[in-house]
Order: sequence, then C-alpha cells, then structure tokens
Amino acid sequence: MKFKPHILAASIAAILPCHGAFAADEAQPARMEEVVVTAPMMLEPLVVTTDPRAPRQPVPAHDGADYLKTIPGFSVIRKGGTDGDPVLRGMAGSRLNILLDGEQILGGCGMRMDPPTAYVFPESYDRVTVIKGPQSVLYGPGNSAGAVLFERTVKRFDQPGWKFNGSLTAGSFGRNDQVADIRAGTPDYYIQGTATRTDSNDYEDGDGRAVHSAYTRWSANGAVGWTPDANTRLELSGAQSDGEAAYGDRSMDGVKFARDNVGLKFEKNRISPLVDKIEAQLYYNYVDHVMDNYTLRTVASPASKMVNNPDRETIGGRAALGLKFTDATRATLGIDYQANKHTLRTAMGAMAASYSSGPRLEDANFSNYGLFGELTHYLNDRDKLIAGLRADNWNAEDKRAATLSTKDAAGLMYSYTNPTSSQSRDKTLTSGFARYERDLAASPTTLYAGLGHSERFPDYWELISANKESIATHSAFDTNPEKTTQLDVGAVYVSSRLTASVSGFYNKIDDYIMIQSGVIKTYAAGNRSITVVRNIDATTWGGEAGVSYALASNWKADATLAYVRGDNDTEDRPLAQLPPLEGRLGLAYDNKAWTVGGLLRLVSEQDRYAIKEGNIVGQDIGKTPGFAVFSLNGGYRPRKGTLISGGIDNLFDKTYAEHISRSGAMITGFDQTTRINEPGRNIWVKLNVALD
Ligand SMILES: [Cu+2]
Repeated sequence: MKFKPHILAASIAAILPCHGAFAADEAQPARMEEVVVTAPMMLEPLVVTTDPRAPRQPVPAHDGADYLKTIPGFSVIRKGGTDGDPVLRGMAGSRLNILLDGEQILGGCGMRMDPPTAYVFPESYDRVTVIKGPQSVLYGPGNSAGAVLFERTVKRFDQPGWKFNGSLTAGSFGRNDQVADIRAGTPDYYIQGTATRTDSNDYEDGDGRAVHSAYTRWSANGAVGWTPDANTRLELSGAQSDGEAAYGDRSMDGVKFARDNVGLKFEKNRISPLVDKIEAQLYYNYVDHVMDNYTLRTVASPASKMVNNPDRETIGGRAALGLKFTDATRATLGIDYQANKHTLRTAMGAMAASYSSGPRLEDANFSNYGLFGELTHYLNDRDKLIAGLRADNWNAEDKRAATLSTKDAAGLMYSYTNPTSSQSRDKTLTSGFARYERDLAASPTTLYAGLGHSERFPDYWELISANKESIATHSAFDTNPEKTTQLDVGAVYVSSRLTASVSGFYNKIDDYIMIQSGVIKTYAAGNRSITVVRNIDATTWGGEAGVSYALASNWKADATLAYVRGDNDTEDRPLAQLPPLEGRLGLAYDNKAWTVGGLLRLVSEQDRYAIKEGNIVGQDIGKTPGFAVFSLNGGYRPRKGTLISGGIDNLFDKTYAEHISRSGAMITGFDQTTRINEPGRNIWVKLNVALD
C-alpha cells in the first residue's frame, strides 16, 4: 500500500488542529494557506476539511451553518441573524447529518428555529469535515446529501504543559465575540475548557433597512481525559449553552435555546495485528427551547401573547471496531443507537407568563438502531475500492391526541382528533455505497466514481410537527421514507502551485419528502389553507469545481463554482428550494507577515422554482435576480501565534437576498421585505492568539 505523499501532506496541513490559521507560519507548505478563509478546497475525493478557528469572509454568525457557507456547494436558508439552516447541493434538514464529536443533536423547535447547527459553536472545535454524498455509512443513518463532522482533537501531552487558543471579534451592527480554549495535561491526564460568547444587534441591508435579527449566544464545554498510554484515551465531556435570537421571517423569536450535554468516549488503538482500533461512546443531549412573540418584539395586546416551549431529549451511543486484515485491506464494523423524545407546552394571553408551570406533553418519540460496515481495499499502489453497507431499524410513536391545524381566513384555529394518535411505525432501512478511486501515474491526480444508496426515514418535522398533514388525513404520520440513489464522480489534482478539483453528482430520489404550504382543503365548515407533507419522485444533478493557483510566490488566485439543478418528476416541474449557479473569485497577496485579499461572489438569477413547495425549513417564493458582492480582507501576523485579521464584507453595500432565504414577516418597527435580505456593508476585525 502506498499513499500519495503530496495529497497526504496537503490533507495534513489542512487538518492540523488548533494551528490552521498559523500553519503558513510553521510549515509553510508550497501551497499557500488562506489566512482569511473564503473557499476551502476539496483535497481528497468527496472530503472538504476546514479550520473553524480561522477567520472567514463573509464574517459568519458564530454558528455552524454560517461556517459551512464558505464551502462550495453549501448555502444557508436565512431566517434572521443566526440559526440559519445549512443546505448542501439543495438538500436541507435531515438529509445532512451533523455530528458534534460523533453525537447527534436534534433541535426542539417545531418551526425549525434550531437546526443542529444552532447548537454548534464552531470555534470550540478543531476541525470541520464535510463528506459529500451518500458515500460513507459510518456517520449515522440517512445522510443522503452528506455528513458534517465538527470535531475536537485533543492530543496527548508528551510532558506536562498547557495550550491556549483565543479570539476576539468586533464588527458592524454591534457584533462582538469572545472565545477562549485552554487545555492542560500530563502524559496521563488532560483537561480542556472552552467558553464562547457572541452578540450582535439588528443588522441593516444595503438600503439601510434594519432586519429583525439581533442575537446573543454563549457556550461552555469541558472535558477531562485519561491517556495512560499513547494508544488509549478515555474522556468525559460536558457542554452547556444558551442564547436568544430574533427572527425576521416569522411571528415569534427564540428566547431560550438551552442545551445540556454529557458524553463519554473511549478509544484504543493497535490492540492486535487484526484489531487496529476500538471506539465507543455514549451521550446525552437535552434541548429546552422557548419562543414567544413578546420578549424581543412589540406585541399588539396582552391577549395576543403566545409562547411555545418544546424540549427534546436525545440519548445515543456508538461502538466501532477497526480491523486490519492486511496492509491493503481494512474495515470498520460498528453499531450505533439513538433515541429521542419530544414534548411541547404552549400558553397564550394572560397564561403566557406562567407557561412553565404547565405540563409538558409528549408528542412523539423516535429510536434507531444501526449496524454498519465499511471496507477499504487497495488493489495495488494506485487503485482503491471503498464500499459500505448499513441497516437501520427505525421506530416512531405518535403521542399526539389532537393535531393542530392552521387558522382559516377568519382566524379561527381548528383542532382535530389525531387519526394516528398512539400509532407506531417500525421499519428497517438499508443503505450502501461502493466507490473506486484511482491515482494517476503521470500526474498528481486522483479520479473517483461511486454509487451510493441511502434510505432516510422521515424526521420529526416531516411526521409530527404542528400544522402539517398528509393530503389524505389530518396527520402526516404516514409519510414514506425517502430513497436516494446517487452517482458521484470527480477528480482532485494537488501540486505545489495548483490545486484543482471537480465533483459531480446525479441523483434519483424516490419518495422525496416535500413540504408544501398553502394547500387548500375543503371541509363542511369551509376551506382551510394547510401545509402538507407529500412524497414525490425527484432528480437532481450538479457539482462543484475549484481551482487555486499560486501566480507567484506571494500571490494566489482561486475560483470556485457550484451548481445544482433539480426536477420534481412526479409533477414535471422544477424541484423547489434549489440555490442558483454560484461562483467565487478570490485573489490574495501574502508576504508571510501581511496578507491582503479580495473576494467576488457572483450568483446568477434563479428562474426555476415551484411556489410554496420546499422542505421543512422553507418554501419557494418566486424568481430571484442575480447579484455580485465584493468584499476585501486582510491579515497581519506580528509574531508566531498571533493573527490580526479584518474585512469589509459587501463593500459596495449591495441590497440582495439569497434565493432560498425565507420571506420577511410583518414586524412592528421594521419594513417588511420579500425575503430576508443579507447584511449590507459591514466591517469586522478579529484577533486570534495561540499560546503554549
Ligand atoms: Cu422555536
């Protein structure tokens, strides 16, 4: 077995924990690192890795979705200032598995205020890895679009010592962030503590209109570890976080996003010639979410106060065995488990103040047992086969006595007996993939082609969440699982001056779970407008391309493209909520002390849409025009371990909205806009410090 050293070196440079922002200082590989990240490149088939501590442009909200947005192929459904929903290749929600140190966390909000990324504080992790496509079975069930791993890598201390990483960010609209991470240890033990806080006022779009978008979030993580030898690690970790956020796209704001977490992890390497690794972990995640229409905005009258308090408890575990049959053949076998319970309590008017004394009513619970195996086999020095299989046993229980339906034209709320009350569903789903990778002899190029199949059961938002029905009944609990079959092909070229990659996909989805709003149902009592969950057949195809070229020793240019096109084959119209063609052009100067860069983001118009159709996060509104946004960034490294960076995002103060952004709501004191507009010109500075 032989690795390609250039690819390995570039991958290691890209994933070096803690030091990504300063990697240029330390190793200075021939390939120039981005000081301010604008477009992370794919350096190995289907995998993009990026350093969450590195400054990036445009300056992200301190949450997971905004960090992913810099990666070509990702877009974000904007709702306000934070807590957007990440979308990969037009696929949102549970089609994208988000793992926090291997743990799943599912949000509590029935209105999708808290996607998993709302509980990600990116700078408390060392590494973000994106695996595109259904091309791995190791990271939980249903990752039809891909998997995103936010991970910490705590290295064993060779001798007693400590390390500190911190950052401060300040910017327009009152933005201010503080992050501190300290690790200390001996060869046998370590402790880690991370704290983050971020805060912003309402931002303004290019026309100076304020968007209801202010937020404050904080998090605290801690871990203690035991590393009796270089191959063994036992870690106990915990996290708490909370925040509040204004939403410009709806009639309520999030006033509580409390998360409690405990995790236990064990790993042992090189156990025997056959058993290369054992990993096991257990975790508990609890989310307590409150949203209302009076804390962060003006309510019309005390009688119209509304508050919702859902919570969700998730427990899970995973165990995996890494086997090494020969140097050329390795496998990972494992099981994972996850169970979660969702409850809801609501109050209105005079009762709103005392909502917390009401009982929490369970509306649904879910569980999943997965069994998986993935095999990597080197046919020779240059050819590699990777294949995996996965089976998931899924169970869901509908605990709602009644389904709540949308208001009619007169504002009357309808409530129906739930036709699927206390029903349960049980199903076994299978997923798998096979991929062939070839390193060319004549050039530093890897080619790959893979076929993957993924079966995804409907999530809470597709089965249960308030106001959703099937066409036939007042409940959507009968929604079919979604089956994705996808072909992934591409090439990666990595040399000292030039990095280039292209990844394409063609995807057939049977029973694509579509959410459609504004469907009129006729009843004896009159017409009602409802939101339905429907299974359709869909096709999507597209891809991403990126090139990064060192023009001269101090100059680097890069360009990326991302495109997705999709059809609703059942109804012969475009598939909704797909972002348009997007390109990014960057130019950077770096003399090892100073950097200056420019980023031009070009997005074309989107005239393929399907009004009121979409996913659990949003539905299409209509056509959008194209736009171009230009931003500038710079950095200065006064000494090793210190980086001062800054930028002017949207330099020309352009007013624009992303195609998939949510529509603007009518909120007292704010102008209502068709979509939630992106921020206008804004300036930021960030200081990163690493000490040891
Ligand atoms: Cu909510």
